Amino acid sequence: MSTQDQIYSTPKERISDFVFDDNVAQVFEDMISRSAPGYSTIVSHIGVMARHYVQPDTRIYDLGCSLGACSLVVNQMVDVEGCELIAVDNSEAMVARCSDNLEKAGHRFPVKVQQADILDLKIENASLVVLNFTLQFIEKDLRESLLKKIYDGLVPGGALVLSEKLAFSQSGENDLMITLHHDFKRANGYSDLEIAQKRAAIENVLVPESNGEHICRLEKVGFSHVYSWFRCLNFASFLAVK
Ligand code: GEK
Repeated sequence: MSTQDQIYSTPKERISDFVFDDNVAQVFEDMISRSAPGYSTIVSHIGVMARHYVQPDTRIYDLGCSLGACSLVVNQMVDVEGCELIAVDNSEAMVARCSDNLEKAGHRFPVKVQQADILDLKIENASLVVLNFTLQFIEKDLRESLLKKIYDGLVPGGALVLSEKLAFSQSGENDLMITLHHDFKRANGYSDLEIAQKRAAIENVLVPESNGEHICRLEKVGFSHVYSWFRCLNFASFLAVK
């Protein structure tokens, strides 16, 4: 059972930038499922896509793995010979918990959980790369080269699943989606104070881009097919195939 997220439930004198520390790791499962519309649907469908795209004798990368939700579902769904799963996060607290979770669940194929910056990681012989709500935390100028590195590290027919919070170029639509997202959080038990303080903490840390920016950049780095396979309010997921 996940501990309830109460990080922003009492007034804070100063709101510092959001970090993925031990306090966050402890409540992360509850936090993401009450904050990201469609999260559980996306995770379970990553398992479905993994079964479709993972090829024998290749690697699967879960980049920004947090507690390992995507790694766990991929591990349950994929049954091909010679695969290796590499789960990476730069948060020590997340990596420790992710290793425990994968160990407890048991795994069919070798799993390596690594504490590293995904910008420094080598990606090789991959048939599936998962960036489930991670790219949005990478400095904007570095996103294209990261995606190019992923493209280069994929085998032909390999796929990237990229999930992101979206921004919208029309301010009316953007404001409406933000309002509805906050309504979603309220419906999941977050107070107005929690919503406002979290928003202030995450503002400079999570930088969303538009649907068009994502699709253009995925095509620019070389993906021959880019599909918008999921959207719920301002949360979306793309499937990009090499
Ligand atoms: C899930 N995918 O449950 N290098 C490595 N990890 C990073 C970096 C970086 N440069 N920047 C951020 N992270 C998960 C959810 S959460 C999404 C992903 C969210 C890590 C960070 O430590 C955190 O664990 C994760 O990316 C983002 O399906 O909190 O909205």
